[in-house]
Amino acid sequence: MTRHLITSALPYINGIKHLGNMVGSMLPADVYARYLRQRGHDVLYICATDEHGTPAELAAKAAGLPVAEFCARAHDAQKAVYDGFGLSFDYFGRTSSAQNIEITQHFARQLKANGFIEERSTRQVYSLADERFLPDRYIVGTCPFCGYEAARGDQCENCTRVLDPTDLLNPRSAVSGSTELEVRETTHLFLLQSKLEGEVEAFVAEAGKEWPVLASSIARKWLTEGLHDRAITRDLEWGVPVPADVWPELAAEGKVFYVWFDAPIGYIGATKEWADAAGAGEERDWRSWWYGTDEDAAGGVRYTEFMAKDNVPFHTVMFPATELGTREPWKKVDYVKAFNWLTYYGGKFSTSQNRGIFIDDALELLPADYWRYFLMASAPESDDASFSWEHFSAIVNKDLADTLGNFVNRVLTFSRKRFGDEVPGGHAAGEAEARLGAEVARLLAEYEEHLDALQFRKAAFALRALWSAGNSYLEEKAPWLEIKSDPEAAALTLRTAMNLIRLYAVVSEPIIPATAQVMRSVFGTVAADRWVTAEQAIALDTVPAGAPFTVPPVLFAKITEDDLVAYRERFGGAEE
Ligand code: B3M
Ligand code: ZN
Repeated sequence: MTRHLITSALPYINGIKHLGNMVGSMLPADVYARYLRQRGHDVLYICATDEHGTPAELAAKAAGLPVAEFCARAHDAQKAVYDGFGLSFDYFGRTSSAQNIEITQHFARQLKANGFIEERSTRQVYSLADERFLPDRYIVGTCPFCGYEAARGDQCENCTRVLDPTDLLNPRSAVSGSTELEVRETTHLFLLQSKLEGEVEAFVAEAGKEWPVLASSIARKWLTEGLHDRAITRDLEWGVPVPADVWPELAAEGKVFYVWFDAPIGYIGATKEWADAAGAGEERDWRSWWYGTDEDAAGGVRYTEFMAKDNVPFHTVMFPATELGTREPWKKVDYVKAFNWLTYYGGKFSTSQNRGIFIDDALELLPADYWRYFLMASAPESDDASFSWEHFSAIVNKDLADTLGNFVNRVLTFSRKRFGDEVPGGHAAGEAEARLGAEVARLLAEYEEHLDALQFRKAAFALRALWSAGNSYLEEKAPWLEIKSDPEAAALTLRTAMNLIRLYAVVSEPIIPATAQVMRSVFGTVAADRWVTAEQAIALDTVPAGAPFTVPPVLFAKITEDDLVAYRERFGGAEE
């Protein structure tokens, strides 16, 4: 069994994320982690809040709190929301942890010792009104490449290009809006990525062969533009301090590392947090996931990262460069699963304009499984995808309420009414059951193939096809007619249908874990099951005649026209 290390892009600390963030990182990572665990693999799914840098400082300022306190609170708030969404992290850490600070400083020392970090005097934008330097997001202006007017100093959100604050046209302070800016000299540490260019190119050429086009094309485009040396420190209060043993002067000036330097290292830091949180007698070896090339060390690990497309350059080029430059055997990414954008009625999700859905609001409206299934069925994989309430309610009503929920309820209610609280016996399986078994096994193999290939939209469709197969079987056999002429035949149909419910309980779990648990509880088992084998899918006889069962409440409520009107009003609908 391969050991699977899974990470999803670390959500910024500055606020609760929206559905667009969820669909392109944490949710698919969770689906994949759950699937691999059920298949018996050793899985470690790590995530954390990304707490440093200008977004944290700006959000703390807006909240009127000291940054450390703001981050502690915001971390807990995000964690609660992700729990509600059913995300099964093995650990959800923080990039501000002592572990991450220690490992980040270690990386910097190694890079320096190997000649990949040097001090350079730089020209930085200084705001006279704010009496401070304006790194990254502290400055906004027009993107010189695409003309987007709200580009930030570190990256243009519109064309995803990485920028330097001095690149911006018409720059202004994000703190005060002041345009009274000047350029001043100050010393920063630079990561000499240019020296690592050849190695990174070789890495991308080799590892990238397997990546989806979205990830490999962004990596290659980035490399074609050349790997430039980049400043990896900032004049900020909040961040991983530059280690004083190596750079006493810069440390004294209070320089901290740039957030994109310590954030990916945060995957490792959070893994160490996970290890340090082990209970008495429990062995957790964080190094075996990240360090060393032997089979029993990170050499035996397959590492999959999940992220939206704007994060790809940092993960495919910059973080590997950092790792390579340490000259230590740190685990590098094997597979980069990248996503396009989920838009809201074709436009951007926007907090300020009250457009779009944030995860806490989503959970207040409906349980996580409604969202999880919808998001996976509309995952922006080959292209951007658009959210609309109309589309959402159509999918929920058709796939979840009708195809799955109604099937489960109809079968169990009818059987209880006619045969009581135990799975009925009846005839032995016949020709229709053999056909059904073959079809279910075929669809299951298809579903597995898509999950193995990390094709989430296709996986959701294959799962839906499995649910549909149950409905077709029921229509074909029509137990409500059979019961009149041959009750034993009706019993066989219902017993087989209940076995389908049992199978759905197992295989639906990666995408709709809470509902899967309800379906499992129908037959009295609550613990998550291992996967279904092809033989079991063909036989459909795991649940024997005579087994007790219960009828759960309706699994999914339909979304009504009135609901739709209310949702559109509350969250904003189509843009005029
Ligand atoms: N926090 C950016 C983002 O949320 C960033 C990801 C870090 S991954 C190491 O888009
Ligand atoms: Zn741009």
